[in-house]
Amino acid sequence: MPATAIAFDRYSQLQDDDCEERILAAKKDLGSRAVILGHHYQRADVYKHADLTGDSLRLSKLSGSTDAEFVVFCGVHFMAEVADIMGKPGQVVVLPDMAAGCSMADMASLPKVERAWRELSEVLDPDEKVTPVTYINSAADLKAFCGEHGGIVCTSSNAGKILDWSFARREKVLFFPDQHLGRWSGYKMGIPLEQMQVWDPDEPMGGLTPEQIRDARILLWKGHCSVHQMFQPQHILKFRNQHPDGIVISHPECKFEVCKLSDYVGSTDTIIKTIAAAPENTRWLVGTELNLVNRIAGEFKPQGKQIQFMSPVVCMCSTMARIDPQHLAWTLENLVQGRVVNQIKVPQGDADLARVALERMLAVS
Ligand code: CIZ
Ligand code: SF4
Repeated sequence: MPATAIAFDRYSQLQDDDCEERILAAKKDLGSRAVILGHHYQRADVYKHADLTGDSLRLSKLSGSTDAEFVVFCGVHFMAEVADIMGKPGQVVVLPDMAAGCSMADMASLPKVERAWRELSEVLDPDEKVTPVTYINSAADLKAFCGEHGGIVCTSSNAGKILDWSFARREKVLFFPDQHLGRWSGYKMGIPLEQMQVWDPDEPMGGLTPEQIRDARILLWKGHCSVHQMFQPQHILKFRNQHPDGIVISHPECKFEVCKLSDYVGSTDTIIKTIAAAPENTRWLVGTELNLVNRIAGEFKPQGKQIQFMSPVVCMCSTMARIDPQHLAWTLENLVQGRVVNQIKVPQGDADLARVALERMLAVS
């Protein structure tokens, strides 16, 4: 942070109402120089200030299509990296709190993936036989790894198409970091469960025998989203018992058993679109992050749609929630003063290779 930037301490004790006024004033001052992006999972008191909203992919595409000098990303770290990689030259991407990470993204790292690649090469030639596929929820250097090794990025909206693309090139896929999205997408394309093996990065050879590796079509990295693991089959069974006409929709980051029991499985965008297109007065059980479920419950209430959160306990993305009105006010007021705090800048080499993997994805989906 430049020495002259306003320190965050002065904001940490600010009341939410004060922050609100200061955010609105700073937005007015900055005008079209700054664009605020808000992810679907963002808390309501931050989301309401967003100029553009959506999932991570939509947001990074949209931010690059604006002429804003500053992109203030109210989401998590990997999303801000994608916005930097795909943004216009000179555009500055800011993450209001650097601690807003993604615990699932952190479950894969470049040294661990490189080790997996070396270990695989003891059994087969991975650059000939294995397409590395990374979920967009991953660090930029892993996207760069995919760019360099003939691989690709996927999101929860396009994972099926991305697997088709991958299998058209090589016979196997190493899918990281979310085993659940990988398994569900493979299952939907007809791959038997026994041909999908979990690769445990903390075990030598992923904990697999050479034979298991040779027989597998998808190697599923042992990673998961803790928020989506809170949803359980019994939540769905109880709902169905109470509401036989109810409809269940889950995110593919949920465990396999939850996805299997659901009527629909899809990304945040799919969840919103499916409920929007449904007849009035329908009742829904939704298995994804609480802020999104609360928001759509309010939005669709006038249509008589009753939307219920899948878990009886609160499960929010706590890292996303680190972007609070205090951090947003701090970031914007610094920009008004001409100071950039918390810039996200992916090193050029990684950015160039990661862009290759992201562009392959955009061409497919
Ligand atoms: O890609 C995103 O924005 C995330 C994290 C989930 C989704 O399904 O949209
Ligand atoms: Fe990461 Fe899970 Fe939060 Fe999504 S909900 S950003 S996968 S920790």
